[in-house]
Amino acid sequence: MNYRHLMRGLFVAVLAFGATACAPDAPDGAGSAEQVRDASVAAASAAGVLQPGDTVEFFASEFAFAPYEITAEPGTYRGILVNQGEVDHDIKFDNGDSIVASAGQSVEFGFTVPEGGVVFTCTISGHADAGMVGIVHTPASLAAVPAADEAGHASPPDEFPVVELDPDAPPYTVRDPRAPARGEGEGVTLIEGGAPDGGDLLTVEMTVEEKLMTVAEGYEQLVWTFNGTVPGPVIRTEVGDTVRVHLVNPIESEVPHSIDFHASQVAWNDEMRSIAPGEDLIYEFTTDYAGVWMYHCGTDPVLHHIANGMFGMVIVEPKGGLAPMENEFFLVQNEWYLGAQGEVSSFAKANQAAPAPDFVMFNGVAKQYLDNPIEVPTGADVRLYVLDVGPSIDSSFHIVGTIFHNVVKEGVQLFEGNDGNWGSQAVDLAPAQGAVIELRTPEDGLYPIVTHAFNFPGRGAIELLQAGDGEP
Ligand SMILES: [Cu+2]
Repeated sequence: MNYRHLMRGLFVAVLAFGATACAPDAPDGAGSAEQVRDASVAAASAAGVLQPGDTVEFFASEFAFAPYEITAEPGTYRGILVNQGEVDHDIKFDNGDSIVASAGQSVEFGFTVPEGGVVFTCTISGHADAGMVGIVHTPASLAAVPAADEAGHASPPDEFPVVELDPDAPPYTVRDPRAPARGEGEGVTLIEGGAPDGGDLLTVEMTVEEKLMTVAEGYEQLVWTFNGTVPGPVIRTEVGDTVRVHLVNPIESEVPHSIDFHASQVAWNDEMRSIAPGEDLIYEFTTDYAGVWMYHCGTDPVLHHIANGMFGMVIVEPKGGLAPMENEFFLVQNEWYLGAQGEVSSFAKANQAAPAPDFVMFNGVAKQYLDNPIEVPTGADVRLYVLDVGPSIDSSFHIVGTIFHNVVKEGVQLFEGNDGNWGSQAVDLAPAQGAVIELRTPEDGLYPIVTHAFNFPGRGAIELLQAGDGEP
């Protein structure tokens, strides 16, 4: 294990502890686990340099070790892994075997600190990347490493490792971009008059699935999904409907999950609570306001659960519905921060202050409609439901060669035939903002769909709308 790797391990661990280690005023995450971590880190540093034969307690939770950085003389030690989390965690020193502790369990083990120090991680899929990395320094290894700066921040990271394209990665699956009708979709049932208030009820079976998915040609990731797709299913309702979602986190899952519907008004610590593998919950709400709304997993770290695929769209039409239209599509813009092939996306990369995604894409796969254009009749009315889910980057949604004549963005409306005949060239959407956009293609041909933030079409955010046969 060389210095570069040691410092990377330390950097990722510091990221995971950012709220306590570097930002004392951070409003979130000030729960009991954090207090335990603080106390434990303090205890470890107060103890100074550990001596062979000492006992060290390592507290594990989602997704961090406490302490995550200790100094010890070379030699053998007794460790206790205390799992305070809701799922299994293990601890593996680079020079030893891994030891697993179930939720709530404590497990004893032995470990050896070599001359140059050693890195330890949780080897359960995704956990190290989410922050479960720690380091044991020795006095000798510390003397060989430049100190952290005065504020206690670790050195900035090296370049992230390049993820090589895998020519053997499975081909991607094209997502059908057609917007479903109200009540349509896998697991969705519309029961007229079935709601407690006498209105219509939509029941939605929503099951978490952690699975391999090709997110761009040659790049396969271990994504976290709602109902097996990224984005999750599009749910379409009208103002006044009741939506009853049955969220299931199956026992096979590696981590807890949750769901947060922006179309709802409910208490965060009730319906939006995280559920461990093997648990389920009912999330019921009425759709009070029309719009194009985001939903996402809200489990800590939220950034990673969104960055790894757990997002989707709810379309709420005004009561009675919008004017019927033949050509309706949904487009969800998100960005992807590649983890190693076959692994979860890189939390550390997504967590940079200036995010630099590997891909920006629509409907979960980079450039999927470039090879498989979305076809519309020339001159026909086209309605798009567009949502930017981020997790961190805006969209400047534009379709080359067209002008949007009807736009409803976050409740702000532009209608065709307005006094002055105003139109719209690009719709700006910050993360979690949505719009209904209508346009017509003037002639047969191809009309590129992009974000007009032009560093991103080359990274995947370019698709095609094909009018007629595509030949002008
Ligand atoms: Cu999740």
